[in-house]
Amino acid sequence: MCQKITSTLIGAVAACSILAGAAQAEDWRGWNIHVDGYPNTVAMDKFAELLSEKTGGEITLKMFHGGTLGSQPDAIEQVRLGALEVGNFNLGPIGPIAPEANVVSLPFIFKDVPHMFRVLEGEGGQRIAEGMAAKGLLPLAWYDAGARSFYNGAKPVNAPEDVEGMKVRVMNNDLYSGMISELGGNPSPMAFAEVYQSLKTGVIDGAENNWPSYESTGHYEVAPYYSLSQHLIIPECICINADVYEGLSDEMKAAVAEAAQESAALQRQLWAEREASSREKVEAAGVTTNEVVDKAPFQAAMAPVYEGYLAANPDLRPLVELIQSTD
Ligand code: BDP
Repeated sequence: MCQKITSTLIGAVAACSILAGAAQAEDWRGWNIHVDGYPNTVAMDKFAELLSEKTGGEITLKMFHGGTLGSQPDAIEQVRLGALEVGNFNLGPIGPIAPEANVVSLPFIFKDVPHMFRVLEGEGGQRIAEGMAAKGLLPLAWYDAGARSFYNGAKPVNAPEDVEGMKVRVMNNDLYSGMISELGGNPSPMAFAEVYQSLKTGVIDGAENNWPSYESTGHYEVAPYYSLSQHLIIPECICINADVYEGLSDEMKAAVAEAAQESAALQRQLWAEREASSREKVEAAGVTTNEVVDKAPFQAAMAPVYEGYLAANPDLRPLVELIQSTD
């Protein structure tokens, strides 16, 4: 009932929240882009299960996997507006909405995944979360999405010159388009669901993603050169509509937060396993992988991307510096 109100009338979210405070049952709907068996899919289902358990059935969540409720940018809007309550989002497509969250999309800003989690657990994470919440999207917990690397159908990428003239798909975010342009390639922002066909038909030459997504989408079949550039390490969230969360009683808030934390702990464990098994699977299928031994020229080429971000968001320079100075 609550859900019907929110899906038709944005202004009714507050009314919904008040009802929730009065312990009315809430039926939430959640978005996820990934297929069955993917770590995020399993962990979001666990989140749904834990929510019912910990709230004594007062909150139930029906998950819609495989992007069936729309593309990621659309789903982000739907959660912000309250048409959906929850989503597992990558911070990449959130960046254009919340400049604080966009800091994670600066190429090479994190040294590695543990560094990213140290930042997220500290003041940097707090700042990013506040920036997102101010735009209606509250992160309840952080998921691991590893590091993203380039892949294409023609040759290994070892140096920026290898990207020259290549048409590379990116997620919707100007920072990624800038990143490809600075390497001499042609960026092609595109929905995740369209990438396989576009690689197959030659609409694009390459794309970039982590091991599990490279494998689960079948992209490896049509772009069998995977080069470990690890240029982006982007966290993901379980995100909730901020008004829906704020309208909950303290007890319910705690239950929701706890369910999200437990889901994230499971996701990170499954992620580590899947990174290894995805790599094994694609290599067994004949994919050529290469280490990018010298990342310095890639990093140096990113200076204009950083400058552009800081020029547009001068107040976020301390956040960039905080991340860079975090051990
Ligand atoms: C995957 C992310 C997913 C993105 C996808 C993409 O988990 O949220 O939609 O990459 O490249 O790694 O669009």
